[in-house]
Amino acid sequence: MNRALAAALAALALLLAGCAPSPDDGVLIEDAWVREAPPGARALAGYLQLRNRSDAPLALLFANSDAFDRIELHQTLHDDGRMRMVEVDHVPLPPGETVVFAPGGLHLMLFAPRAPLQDGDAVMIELTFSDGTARDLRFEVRDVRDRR
Ligand SMILES: [Cu+2]
Repeated sequence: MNRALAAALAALALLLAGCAPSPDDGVLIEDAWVREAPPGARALAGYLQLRNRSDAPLALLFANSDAFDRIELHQTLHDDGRMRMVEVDHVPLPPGETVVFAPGGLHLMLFAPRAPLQDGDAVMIELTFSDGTARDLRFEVRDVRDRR
């Protein structure tokens, strides 16, 4: 295929993609869950996987939910055998890569749950991305103590 034609087809594909936006076009979200915490816990942690299926860098900017007072994006750091958490301004999502939020690493810090959350419950959390899209996502609450 000649180069001009290839470029024209690529441009057409972009145009068509723009005409028929699908919520799944940019970021594929998988395995969203919240770790069950003891009753009265002031904060819980949420985990998920974000796969950027586009050709452009994206980022996760914010998370919001009616089920919590406030949500921050956190990274766990390991310094001299100690673990501590820092808030990050955003989470970069390089094109074609999967970013994993998991215990001991990136997580959504979910402050002050408005109701007790137990294994099997679900909460909705809205994620806002750098391309201006927002996705309302169901997180399943899991008790992981049983699964070790
Ligand atoms: Cu945290």
